[in-house]
Amino acid sequence: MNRDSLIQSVREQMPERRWRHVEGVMETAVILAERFGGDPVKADLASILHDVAKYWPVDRMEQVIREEALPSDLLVFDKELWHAPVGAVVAERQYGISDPDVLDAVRYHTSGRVGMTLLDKIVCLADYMEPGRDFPGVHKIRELAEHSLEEALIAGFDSTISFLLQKGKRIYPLTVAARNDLILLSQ
Ligand code: DGI
Ligand code: FE
Ligand code: FE
Ligand code: FE
Repeated sequence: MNRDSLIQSVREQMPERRWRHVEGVMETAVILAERFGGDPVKADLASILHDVAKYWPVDRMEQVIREEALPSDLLVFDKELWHAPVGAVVAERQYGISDPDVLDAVRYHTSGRVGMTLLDKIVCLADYMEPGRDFPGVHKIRELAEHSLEEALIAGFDSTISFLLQKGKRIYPLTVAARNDLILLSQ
């Protein structure tokens, strides 16, 4: 499938406002790839696909998690986490994407993981700081991203973790591990 058809197909699966977010992530991820020596073509492709499963019904996502033997611990954490690994399955099965870098960047764009690749970091950070995002701390994240992918991403995870703490929600351990790992690596 060529890029235009992929874009059209992904766009049809979400409301227009979410598609504008995806365009913001595409644009930001390419800028970050150029800034930090990543692959802009892979950054673009992973960004197009990153939220492809965002509007799937919860029971369909749950079915994919069970059938594809995705980490079953996901099921006892916030459902907001599910669209990322489910999106990677969709990218592979429905769109024939086979590049493991791209699939992993989609899979881990929400939770993060230990040992994030350059592309994982670019897509996850672009998702936090694309121009349409507006949350407390986003300006600081954009500022940090001028010089450090890792510092900006740590600030991103900090803001998610603070948000979850404030709401009294559970925190997926992989997010805590991802943050710890980035701090260790950037010291
Ligand atoms: O899909 P997006 O809205 O573009 O962004 P995302 O894929 O980063 O999803 C973020 C949402 O997931 C955010 O509202 C917080 C929620 N969430 C719930 N539990 C966790 C979590 N995010 C992370 N990173 N870790 C969690 O434990
Ligand atoms: Fe997402
Ligand atoms: Fe994210
Ligand atoms: Fe997103």
